[in-house]
Amino acid sequence: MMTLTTTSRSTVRDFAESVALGLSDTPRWLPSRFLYDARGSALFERICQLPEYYLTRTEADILRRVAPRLRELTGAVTLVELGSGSSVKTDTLLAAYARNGDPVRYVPVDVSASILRVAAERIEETFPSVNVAGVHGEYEHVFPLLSAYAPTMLLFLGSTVGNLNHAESVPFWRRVSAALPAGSWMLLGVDLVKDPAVLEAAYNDAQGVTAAFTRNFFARMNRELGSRIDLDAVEHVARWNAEWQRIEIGGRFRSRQMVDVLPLGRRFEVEPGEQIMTEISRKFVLPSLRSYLECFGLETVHAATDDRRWFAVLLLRKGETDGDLA
Ligand code: AVJ
Repeated sequence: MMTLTTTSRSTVRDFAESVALGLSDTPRWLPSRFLYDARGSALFERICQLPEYYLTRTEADILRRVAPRLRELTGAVTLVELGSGSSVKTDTLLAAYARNGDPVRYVPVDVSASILRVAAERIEETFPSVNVAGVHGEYEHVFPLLSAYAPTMLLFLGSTVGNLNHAESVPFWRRVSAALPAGSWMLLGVDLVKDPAVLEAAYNDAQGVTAAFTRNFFARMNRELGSRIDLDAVEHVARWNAEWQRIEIGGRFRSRQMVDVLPLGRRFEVEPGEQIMTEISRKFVLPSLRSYLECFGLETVHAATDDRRWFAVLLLRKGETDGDLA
């Protein structure tokens, strides 16, 4: 039986306050978690199928190859997935963990209730021995549940961790480390540093789906906050920042605009040529990532990559101590 727990805060107010915070900063930015409303989630599913967007395909290939090995290394565990989305890639893992009809508990966590429901139904139909207990909400809502679900393997795939900047990353890993009982597992998918031309193409696709994904942030502001942004004047920009090893994505305003945030009665003036960052996508180098994770008591037990070394899937194990930083 599929169960769904909702822990989401009332979203319009949260959206308005988060937008106002980013628009009050210099340079301006918008919080990337709001990219994934129903339209944004559907656009992201299309991004995953683009020829330029190698991430999803490459990770799925790696997972298919290593899933049986992972099952051997971890034994039976509850699979808890952060930002599960459509869960399509998770199928190969579920297949390995539910082989011979072994009972498996799968806990997908996502901010999109619609996508969660569809995924849960599909999985329970495909894998009769898998019990799906979906959690609708943000990551931190599932952390208190982890010890109750032990032994667990926390899944954080798709290089979603790349959305966190340096300041956000430390508290994130601290909380993960504190929530994981010693001996728990984590499976982390990360995109690796590579030729900037390959990286930039992945975020500037020929069909313009990524541009529509970025523009949807501003369209959502119009729909939910009454912002009245002229969407034709917003140009999608995605550029590799070599110093920070990240793709920076946002909208560049071609004309001066007054942006309303009606629920708060606030208005912001945006200048022509101004860029408002909607997300970052960090890329990683394996040895430094491994030593970074060790600071949080997370040991890399196994690291799998593809032939081109474009993407990596790391199996981490939480040690007896939390690490120096946790
Ligand atoms: C879901 C954060 C992994 O950074 O590649 C894809 C989001 N944005 N194209 C990424 C995204 C534009 C994606 N993550």
